[in-house]
Amino acid sequence: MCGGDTGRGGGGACAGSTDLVPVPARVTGPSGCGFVLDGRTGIDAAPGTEGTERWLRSAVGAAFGLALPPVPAGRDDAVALRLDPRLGAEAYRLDVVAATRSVRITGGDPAGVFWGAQTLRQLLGADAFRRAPVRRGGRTAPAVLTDLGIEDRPRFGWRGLLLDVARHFLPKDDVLRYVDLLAAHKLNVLHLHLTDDQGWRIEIRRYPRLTAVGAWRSRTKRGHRASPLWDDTPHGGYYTQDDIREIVAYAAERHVRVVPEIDLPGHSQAAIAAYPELGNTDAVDTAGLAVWDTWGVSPHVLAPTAHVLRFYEGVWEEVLELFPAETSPFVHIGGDECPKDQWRASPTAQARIAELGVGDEDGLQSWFIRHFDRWLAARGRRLIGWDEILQGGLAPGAAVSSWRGYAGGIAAAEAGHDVVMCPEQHVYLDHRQDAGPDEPVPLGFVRTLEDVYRFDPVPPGLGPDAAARVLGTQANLWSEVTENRARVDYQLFPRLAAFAEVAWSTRLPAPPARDLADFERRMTAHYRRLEALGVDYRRPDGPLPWQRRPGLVGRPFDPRPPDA
Ligand code: TNX
Repeated sequence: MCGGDTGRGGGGACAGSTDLVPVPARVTGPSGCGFVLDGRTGIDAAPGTEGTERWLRSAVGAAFGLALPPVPAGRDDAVALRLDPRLGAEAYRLDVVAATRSVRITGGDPAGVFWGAQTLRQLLGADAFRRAPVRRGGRTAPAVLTDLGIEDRPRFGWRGLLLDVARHFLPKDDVLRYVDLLAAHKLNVLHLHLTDDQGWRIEIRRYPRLTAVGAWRSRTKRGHRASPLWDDTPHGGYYTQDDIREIVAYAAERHVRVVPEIDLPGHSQAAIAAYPELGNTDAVDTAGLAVWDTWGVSPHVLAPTAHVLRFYEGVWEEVLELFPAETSPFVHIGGDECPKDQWRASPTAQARIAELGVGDEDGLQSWFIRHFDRWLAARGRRLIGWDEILQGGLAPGAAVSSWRGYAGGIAAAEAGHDVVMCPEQHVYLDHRQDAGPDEPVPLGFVRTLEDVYRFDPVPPGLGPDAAARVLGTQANLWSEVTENRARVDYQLFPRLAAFAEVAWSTRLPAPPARDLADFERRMTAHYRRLEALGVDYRRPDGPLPWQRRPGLVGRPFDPRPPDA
């Protein structure tokens, strides 16, 4: 992208690179190499920028062993943090000024200041991503390019990642680490899939069995469901309410919003195992039901009864208290893959269809979602659900996560609903990233780093009004075959870096014209950052020996073209 002294980092050398990911909107300069963060450098933080001041000290200060003390306004040798609402939401301007040995970051809002600080960390070289200084002779912090100006702002306001902590639980510390990794890539939404057939992961005080029973399973299918292998180690875990408060606060400090998902009325076997009366007891015997130990879509769905509605209102009352409206305006109600067989067989469900006059089982699903749309709206929240919530008519205020391709999102946007584009054909990061035989537990579509880089959240042909309804985009990582952090890292990276650029950068042209070579060149610097962060990313030439899973059956298929 831009020239300048590109001497390599390390020791006192110049970090000297504007190889930033995601690529900023505009870079001017630099004129040379020379600005150094050192013992003289302080932080001059204007009111409203204190969060970024704290973060700079704890992240960048720790990396270089520098105190970065508060200093008065106008002093040289400072990182100055400022607000200027004229720049707009999440936008920032960053200037490195050689004459005063200073950096000035001006954000359109506190989030913008924070994204600017993330850019500064990238400018400081890979060692800025470590937790303690690496002394290689000389000073710890390398010099960076000077008389450099960066102007930047996001393309979309919703730049998300879904972590499925239901199929395989992720310990709290791992979740906090992924919040940091999102922030490092200027991603700002963490969608936590907290409940599913295979586990319930959030403490609900009034229903203790949801976690006492629903948070663990006795064994787990290894590989795809066609695999004959089992892991007989019991699996489980859940977040206490204080764990959740901690995650939400940690994310908020980093301008990441957390979207909790409580999936209903399908994907509910763990809840029914905990409280059998939530199931269709007149059609099936739910008394001996256990949390599911294999993969797929369970037939056990919630019964369409007043009791179930009250029960889930009780769940949501606690969830809303844990995820405050300021940081979680949207909450996710699932609504995906709800098999209708039990409702067809249940006299209670059939009577409900007749009584409500909703016609059929799709109407019943729609009734469920509409109930919670109204209930959440009355409490100042917006409902978002998977695109199946379009079946039987979409509730008036609902937003849609479009996962089965673009079609659901297009239909919803054209009907005036907000949409988050996350089509499985493009951004399901549980799917394999290479067609080769060494990919661990290969699933579904082959979506390489390049494929993700060429994804466009706004499909061609969408009119301007409908396009304005696209709030943004989200990558989803379902965890059937990612049993721990190392496996999650492998599936996420480096593709999440490409995704972040797609979601953030206003500078990318339409997909065919995207400059993959430039992205790959910048990724050379970015791989060093990921290594300093300890990310188990997939190397460009394939998995390292311990990243393979020989003998585990996957489910490679590619039935639909990418734009289906
Ligand atoms: C579909 S995306 C699902 C998930 C699976 C995923 C596997 C969605 C709303 N439902 O339950 O884990 O495919 O890729």
